[in-house]
Amino acid sequence: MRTPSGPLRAAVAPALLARALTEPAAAPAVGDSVLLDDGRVVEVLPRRTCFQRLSAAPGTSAVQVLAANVDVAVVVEPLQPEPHAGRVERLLALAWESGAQPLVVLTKADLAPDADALREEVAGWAPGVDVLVTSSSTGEGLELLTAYASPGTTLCLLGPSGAGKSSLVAALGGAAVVGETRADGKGRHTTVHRELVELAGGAFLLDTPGLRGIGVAAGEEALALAFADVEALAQRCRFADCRHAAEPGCAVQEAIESGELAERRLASWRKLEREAAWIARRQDVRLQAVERARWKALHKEVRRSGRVRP
Ligand SMILES: Nc1nc2c(ncn2[C@@H]2O[C@H](COP(=O)(O)OP(=O)(O)O)[C@@H](O)[C@H]2O)c(=O)[nH]1
Ligand SMILES: [Mg+2]
Ligand SMILES: [Zn+2]
Repeated sequence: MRTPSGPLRAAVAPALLARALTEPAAAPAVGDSVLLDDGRVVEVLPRRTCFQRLSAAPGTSAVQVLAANVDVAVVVEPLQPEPHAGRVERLLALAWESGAQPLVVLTKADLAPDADALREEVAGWAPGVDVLVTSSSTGEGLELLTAYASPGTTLCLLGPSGAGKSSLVAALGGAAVVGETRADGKGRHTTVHRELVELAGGAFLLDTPGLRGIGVAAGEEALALAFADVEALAQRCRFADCRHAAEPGCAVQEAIESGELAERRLASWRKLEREAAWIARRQDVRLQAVERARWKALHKEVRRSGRVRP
């Protein structure tokens, strides 16, 4: 980790490790600012923004933090092969959910003869979000990206493998690894390693191989931002509880008919909503299981101490 007196490898204090067993979000993640005592991490300072997913560890209900304090969430998508709408939309929902400012960076412009037309199309999937066209090979558009990398800012690259994330990092001149975290899972040792590089201008860049396939636990607010176009239309439907199917006066269906809104956009919005609802339900089930286990342990303890006769 990075300290005023240079890089440092620090272990997590036992008390914090113990807490992280039942509350994984308490464990330090890449991008965190932490409190050190005697060379050990004793506390994670409040996070400004946070990428998280449901913990994979069985028996836990809590979320696992993948990256903290990211300022700009960069959705990296290649222009060649063609940009993938569903993937961009999913990552944008995740970006909005994190609290960071989303940005779309299209890569490999040198391989795409129709980069501007593609940019227009992608912009339709990203309402309210800047979409940049870049090439790490020719350097095209990199200065646009640097404009987001002001000193002290942390950018996080989200995108599928092969999208050109590492090439972007290299093209922007990032090299030195300044961060690494180690997390203890339940009963086993997990090493979390994500690269945090510092750019010449004093910004930080986080390359995240693990973020691409994760479920979108985007809440209502994040989805409303990611699908601001659909949301705005829905405001104009005749019925407040319009489901945008066959209701009369549905502004969303009207927009689809007139070609103003792509039907795919509505389907994508619905899909992510269903997914978010499913994740929320699963989290509820997990919480209930944890609660039951707690009661069972308590009963056992009470019986053992002989205060209650079975
Ligand atoms: N032509 C071209 N190829 C690129 C560009 N950026 C990346 N690539 C190539 O795409 C492949 C995947 O790039 P990489 O940066 O490793 O992707 P990552 O998996 O997202 O980190 C590599 O073969 C790169 O050389 C670009 O701007 N232009
Ligand atoms: Mg890479
Ligand atoms: Zn409607």
